[in-house]
Amino acid sequence: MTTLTLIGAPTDVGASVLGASMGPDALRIAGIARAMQARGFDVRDQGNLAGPGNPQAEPASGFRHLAEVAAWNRAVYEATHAALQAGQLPLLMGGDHCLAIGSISAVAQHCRARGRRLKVLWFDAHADANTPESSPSGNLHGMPVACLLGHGPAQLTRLAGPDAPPALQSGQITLIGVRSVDATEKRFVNEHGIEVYDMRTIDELGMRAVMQAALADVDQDTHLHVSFDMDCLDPSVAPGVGTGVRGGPTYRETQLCMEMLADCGALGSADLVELNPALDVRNQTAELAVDLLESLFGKSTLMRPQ
Ligand code: NNH
Ligand code: MN
Ligand code: MN
Ligand code: MN
Repeated sequence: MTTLTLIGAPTDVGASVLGASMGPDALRIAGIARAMQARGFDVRDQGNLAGPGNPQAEPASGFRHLAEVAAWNRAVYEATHAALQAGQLPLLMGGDHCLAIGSISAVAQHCRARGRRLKVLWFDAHADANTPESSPSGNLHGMPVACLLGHGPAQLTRLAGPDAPPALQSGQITLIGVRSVDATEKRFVNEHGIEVYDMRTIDELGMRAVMQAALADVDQDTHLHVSFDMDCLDPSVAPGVGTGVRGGPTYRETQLCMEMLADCGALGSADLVELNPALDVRNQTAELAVDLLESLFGKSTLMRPQ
């Protein structure tokens, strides 16, 4: 039986909208542990990591709260790495999306040591590929993709050690659901040749074809990491997020993504981030997140031949 480790990271230091810090408890209240037990996992909720509070400061030299973001990411890195080393499947409960720097750096280091291929699917309304030079806000939750590709402050690009290479090469990450990209961020995405299935592509090709293309290079020997920003979904179905953008995937389109990910059988770790209970209505976005995670971990309506 696989052990699924829940790692809570209750912080919003990477954002300017407050409230994602309450995400882990909202997921617990929505029944994440019981739902994952019902999927056949031995579930261990590690509780919440500790870290600095939110200073609610203005950006300094291009970053808001760099020291605090680095401290939280070090904690996430250590917890994620320890879970992977113990043969467990870590599920990071954010918190804002800056925390994926820590989780994915740990997954990359783990895969590197074992010679395993790593592929990251990044579900998001945003590209999260700003650098301090290009960021309009200084918010580090808008920069994790760039940091993971080696563009950012050393405190965040070298979590695996002073000589560690960037966590990812641009061919290892695919962005899905994108519809809000800053002008200079667009240049970074294009120059690095990052694979992006934006909403227009999803409209034109349909979610099934997009997911087939995104998973084309994923096989049984690949470690697949899913980094899921709740603002990927249309805000009409997921209102509990800090920076919602209209025109996102529907409930059913997102379920199809999760079901296809479950079928591919390569999932090794995941992040569920940017859930903001302060902006939610009766915890519905947390309940939706648990519902999607059930599908990601193999709940399907009918028995299906493999
Ligand atoms: N692109 C904007 C920025 O860098 C918004 C990022 N906000 C997010 N990203 N929620 O997922 O500030
Ligand atoms: Mn994001
Ligand atoms: Mn986002
Ligand atoms: Mn580069």
